[in-house]
Amino acid sequence: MRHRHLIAALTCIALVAMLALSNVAVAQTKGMIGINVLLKTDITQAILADLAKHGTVRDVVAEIKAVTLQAKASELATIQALPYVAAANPDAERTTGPVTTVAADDFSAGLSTWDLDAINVTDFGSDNRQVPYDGTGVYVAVLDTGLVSNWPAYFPAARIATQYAICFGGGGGEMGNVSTQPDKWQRDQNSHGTHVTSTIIGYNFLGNAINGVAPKATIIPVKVLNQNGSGWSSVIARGIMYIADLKADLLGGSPVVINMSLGGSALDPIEKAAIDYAISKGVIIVASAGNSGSAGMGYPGAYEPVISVAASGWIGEWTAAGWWHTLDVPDPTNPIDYYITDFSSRAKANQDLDVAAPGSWILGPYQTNGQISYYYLGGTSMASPHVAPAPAGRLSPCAGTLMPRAQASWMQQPL
Ligand SMILES: [Ca+2]
Ligand SMILES: [Ca+2]
Ligand SMILES: [Ca+2]
Repeated sequence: MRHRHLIAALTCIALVAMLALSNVAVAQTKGMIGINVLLKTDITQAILADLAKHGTVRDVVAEIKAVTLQAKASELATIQALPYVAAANPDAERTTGPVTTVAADDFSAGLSTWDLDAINVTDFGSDNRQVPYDGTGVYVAVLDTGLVSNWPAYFPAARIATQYAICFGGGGGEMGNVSTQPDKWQRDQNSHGTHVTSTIIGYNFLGNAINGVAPKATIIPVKVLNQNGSGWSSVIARGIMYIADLKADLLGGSPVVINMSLGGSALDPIEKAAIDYAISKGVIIVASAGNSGSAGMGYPGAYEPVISVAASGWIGEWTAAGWWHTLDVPDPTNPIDYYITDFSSRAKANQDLDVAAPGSWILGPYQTNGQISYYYLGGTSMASPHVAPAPAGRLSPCAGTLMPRAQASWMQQPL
């Protein structure tokens, strides 16, 4: 087994663990509560001794004249009435606020961004879809790092197939043992999978609906990459098989696509076998081409039956002041308006490169600290989800908009 690396060059994420302090509950504290006491005067030993008649002094914060007590609830009124007490009340629990969730079912009326305009699924402005295809009925399995735990703040709940979401872990790092961890898919500590998902179905940007390539598609998060954005071929193969079996059974009547914004330097035999199996069940597989420029493509992207995606960009990026990424961009009919990124892998002999799609300066949710945040990312990882939903519509909705193979000669240009 070889170690697979995410194609996008991303920063490492430090996991910040929040440890919650909890009160020690023991038998003898039955009927006892914590009482927060604010004094009128400075804290003295005499006052502490007097308070100790009513309970056990637990903490003293002299600067603000505060004392915490462990005492019987029935002592509260007495403590409040003490001449040196300004205020006292039971200690109160605090929690993080609830996640403000997306109210809409989809973002099909959302704002157009340059990359969606470039592939002609939307045009400048809001609620301006250019193709009838909106992903309705299509499942897109995103084999990636999962979704961040507060994903309902970014995505409509109706768009995430939580009943099918799953995580596979282990692999070569655990001597071949591959395990399933049902709820871990919503522990994306890397944010790569969250960003990839946002391109497909759109996202909530600080209260503004941003459109997606297929805003009514349904995402199946399949976490196969860890918090560093890497995973093992054996784990990825398991993820592919899981989706293939869903397609063969419960999702038999629906188009099912796998997006793999990941890759490595050679084709793994069981990953290849899993891809072949999935395709035999009717699953469409789309993968990033790789970020190795003239050094060639990554796998499984370069494997011929996989639809592989190179990364393009718009020459107008950053040239306008302010909010440039929602500007009106020209249709991709004139190559001078767009470029193939220098990092995007070119096809070498026996490698198969299919299309190019926007993969430079793609905005989306990207949070590594638990806070709502957004980043521009570049990589063929970002290009692949621009293409993934399209084949399920038999390419007709987006035909001609994705810079097809005929134009792939761009990609053979020397860097
Ligand atoms: Ca357009
Ligand atoms: Ca191909
Ligand atoms: Ca336009």
